[in-house]
Amino acid sequence: MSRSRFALFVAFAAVCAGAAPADAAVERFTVRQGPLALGPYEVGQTSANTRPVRAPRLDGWLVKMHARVVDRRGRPMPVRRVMLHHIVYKNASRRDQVCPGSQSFYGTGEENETLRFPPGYGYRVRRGDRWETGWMLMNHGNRREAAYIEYTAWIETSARLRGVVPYWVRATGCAYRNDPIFNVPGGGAPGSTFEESARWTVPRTGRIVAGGSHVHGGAKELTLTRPACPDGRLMSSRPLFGLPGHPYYKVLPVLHEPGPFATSWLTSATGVPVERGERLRVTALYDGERPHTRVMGIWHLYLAPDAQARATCGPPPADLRDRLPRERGRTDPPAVTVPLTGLNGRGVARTILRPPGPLVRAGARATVRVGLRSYDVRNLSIAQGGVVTWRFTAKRDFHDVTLANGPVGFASRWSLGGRSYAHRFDVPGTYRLFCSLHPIDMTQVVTVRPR
Ligand SMILES: [Cu+2]
Repeated sequence: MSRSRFALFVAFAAVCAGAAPADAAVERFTVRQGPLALGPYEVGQTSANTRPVRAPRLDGWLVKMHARVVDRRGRPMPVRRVMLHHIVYKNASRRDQVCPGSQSFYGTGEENETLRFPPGYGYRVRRGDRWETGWMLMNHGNRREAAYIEYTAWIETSARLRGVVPYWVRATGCAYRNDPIFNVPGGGAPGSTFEESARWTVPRTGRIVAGGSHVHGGAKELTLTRPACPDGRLMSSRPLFGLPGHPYYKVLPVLHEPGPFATSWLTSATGVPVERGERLRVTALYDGERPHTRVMGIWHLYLAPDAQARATCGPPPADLRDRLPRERGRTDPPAVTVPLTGLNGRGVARTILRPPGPLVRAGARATVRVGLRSYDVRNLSIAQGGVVTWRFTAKRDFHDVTLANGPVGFASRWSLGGRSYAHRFDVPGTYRLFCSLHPIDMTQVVTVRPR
């Protein structure tokens, strides 16, 4: 997308906190980042870079935070216009303690997460802090939109709180930090589970007092476990998916399988004790029956440093709460077919079975050239066991190749010119593929002929 301007909207409000001590003062701070220009059906995203965003410029403790997409006048934008796939807020004045880079401290997306700590805890903010954001937005309409991402931060400015350290712990480890995806091939038995897992060495002794998760469609659960213990489960965050009529299932193009509209948010003032140097495991559990492409599993953990904390195999703290909203939803990931999308004569998105263009018949090998918003072959037939290689040539724009629907799930990384990606098609059938960053312009069908 084009270079963004940073018109800012800033509002302060002092909030009277009834139950707080007399000297407590929570200030509410709202900032609008934008306008972020989105063309018809355009994906807007920061890809490899982050964008600066105005920080609160206060000394205190962040106790609550939420972000959403709004229009010029600050009204929330419905998903049928613009959808916030994800956003992460980073503090550029601090280093992340899990992976290299600025410190991630709040994230949300389709799951609409609100950051909240147990009473007495907060994330330290300082007047000179510099914040930045990484995000992905999708315009679901056929006209241009000017979207704003608005955050509201609640900051305690007088009472002294216990500070927390945020840890963004990914089921993919620190590889591919700007696009930390993995793919579920599918093909497992009904009810089977696919697991993506990484080890996390705890950097500091203390107590985890809050946590939430970012997962995608197909997810069953995100867990944090202590393998040294018999029942090593420390924390688990569960997704809640919309009912069939939920707006997430009513939009085109589908950028990726719709995610949950909520994931459980965990809090405990006592905290889950962990010790520096111990090796924990973060595991994303997904449905293993169907393909799920470009999915994620990321814990947002908040640790209160405490040298006295001791890692034991005991039960979880009695005050560990696991909250989901009251709205009705589905706890098991629903079966969803991600369609290919094209435009009708009036330029409106519609589901297509295959892209326009001739069918190219290949044997055991084929090469697809990925140009500026194009695959040079869009309907390809190949023999079972054949290998297709996508050669990326666009210098500045990222592209990928991602399974929308078909027998086996796979996806390339976001790729710039010079990269290539190969996939071997061992299972016959029809594979509908697209670029997850250009879901209308870049669609492709590969038909694999049985031997
Ligand atoms: Cu693309």
